[in-house]
Amino acid sequence: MKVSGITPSGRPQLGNYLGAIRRWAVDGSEHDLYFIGDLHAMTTTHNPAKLRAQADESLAVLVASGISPERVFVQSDLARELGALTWVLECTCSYGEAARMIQFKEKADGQAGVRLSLFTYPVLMAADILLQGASEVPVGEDQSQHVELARALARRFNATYGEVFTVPRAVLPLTGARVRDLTDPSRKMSKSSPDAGGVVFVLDEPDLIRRKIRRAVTDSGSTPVYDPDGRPGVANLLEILAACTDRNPRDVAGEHATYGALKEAVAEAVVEALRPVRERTTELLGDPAELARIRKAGAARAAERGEHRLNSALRLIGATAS
Ligand code: AQP
Repeated sequence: MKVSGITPSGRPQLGNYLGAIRRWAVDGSEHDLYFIGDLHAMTTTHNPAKLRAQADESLAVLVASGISPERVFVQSDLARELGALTWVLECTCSYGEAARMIQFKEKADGQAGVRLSLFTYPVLMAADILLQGASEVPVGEDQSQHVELARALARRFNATYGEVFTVPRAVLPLTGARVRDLTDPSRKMSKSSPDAGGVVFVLDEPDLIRRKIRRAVTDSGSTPVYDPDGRPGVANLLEILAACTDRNPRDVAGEHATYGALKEAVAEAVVEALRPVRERTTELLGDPAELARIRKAGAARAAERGEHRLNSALRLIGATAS
């Protein structure tokens, strides 16, 4: 069983959808779990009201994309369980081991007021994985060190206090396209990008999507050629079009005589790919009672799945809790 998450550090965008969510919906097994990692989004400066709205929107997008509501939950709905397990795992982890995390060094570098939670976040991530008993964690290169930490903590706990945790392993994620920013193709499209003009959000209206794609950065050429190094802006548009229409970027390139024609085709393909997700997400967000029901049921299932592991871990490490 695999567990994957999306951090609601912003509103879900096209890259999240084409690169991950759409694949989760189609290729994931019925046992896999997906969570909205809102506790992870508190490790850097955040706005509480926005975070709540973004968590709801992310949950709605996952369900609207076809992921079964049975397989999704919001991380903070398990804040008590995860907080307790994080403490147990922090008591299993050495300071030196946590201090070796490269991502912390990169994210904290040059920042003032770095939150302690940014430092301990890999231990919370280990709790996310170990509470659910996941055997596989699909992660990119940047997160594989954190899965190694989760493995080390699971092994150490099991060896020191008693067998409780499944030892997880990192696996390659089910990836779709890597979508780049429309105004700066040297970086990936991101929810928290400072320039919303380069990001297509899942809930953007069709006309806004068309405007953003029309303004996408290209180059001095005029006929589309697939050359990711030499012409990254055009290559990004071709990859988006190929991902939306299930084809290959090189084949797609030959079908459009000008950059203008390519942009028109990309805009229409993106509008059509996102249309059903946007409509269903909007419906869900307009029905807070239904969304709350999905959220509550997901949280109850996730808490129940982890309950015996948390209780055993607390008991074995010496807590008096049952
Ligand atoms: N541009 C992208 N192209 C393809 N896949 C992408 N993903 C993110 N951006 C792209 C994939 O979406 C999943 C969930 O993302 P995440 O929230 O866990 O982390 P992220 O990669 O940090 O996402 P963002 O949108 O870039 O957020 P911020 O701005 O907060 O950093 C992952 O599977 C991710 O690979």
